[in-house]
Amino acid sequence: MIAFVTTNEGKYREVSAILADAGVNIVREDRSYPEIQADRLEKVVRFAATVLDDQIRGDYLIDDSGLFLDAFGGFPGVYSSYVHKRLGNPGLLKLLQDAKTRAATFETVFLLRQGGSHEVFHGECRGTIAAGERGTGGFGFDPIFVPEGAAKTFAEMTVTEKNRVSHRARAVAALLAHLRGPKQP
Ligand code: ITT
Repeated sequence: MIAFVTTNEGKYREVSAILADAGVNIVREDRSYPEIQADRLEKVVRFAATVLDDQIRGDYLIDDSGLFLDAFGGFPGVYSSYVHKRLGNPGLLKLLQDAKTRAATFETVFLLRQGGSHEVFHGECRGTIAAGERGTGGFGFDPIFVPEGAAKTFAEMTVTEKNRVSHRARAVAALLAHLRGPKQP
């Protein structure tokens, strides 16, 4: 059994839906961990793991995600949580008012601790920031993010629809490939 350590119920909903279909069971461990200031999500999860390794017995998974805006050289990126808390979606929309581009990338980095070793998995989703907030599903920046090729924001999608294209679903796919091991010839 893998413990998914997250304070974010929405993340758990998305990840557990895919893993349940694949026959992998996880439990949620609702606890926070220190998130250092770093330039990459991967550094954040690697540091967090050094702390969680002493706190959690058995296998665990953590997810650090961020929204990277092209117009601002990737900001808020690793600062997404802080920016979402302080400015919210309306604040971010205001910042983008006169921006040259509304293109953005969502990124997820997972760290799995299993059998004493750490494995990291990545997922990305390109898209654009909508003109205003739309939809009531999901969490965080979902009401303002429209993934490439879609007309709806993530918040207008069901979990199943978001899981077809999202950054997190891609990270789960990489995790699943690892859990299943190398393909038999
Ligand atoms: P943890 O306990 O797992 O750390 P968190 O909500 O603090 O939960 P992050 O630091 O990874 O998670 O998230 C940074 C910000 O990005 C935060 O405001 C999230 O709501 C938002 N976010 C992350 N993934 C998202 C997604 O798929 N859709 C919309 N917003 C997302």
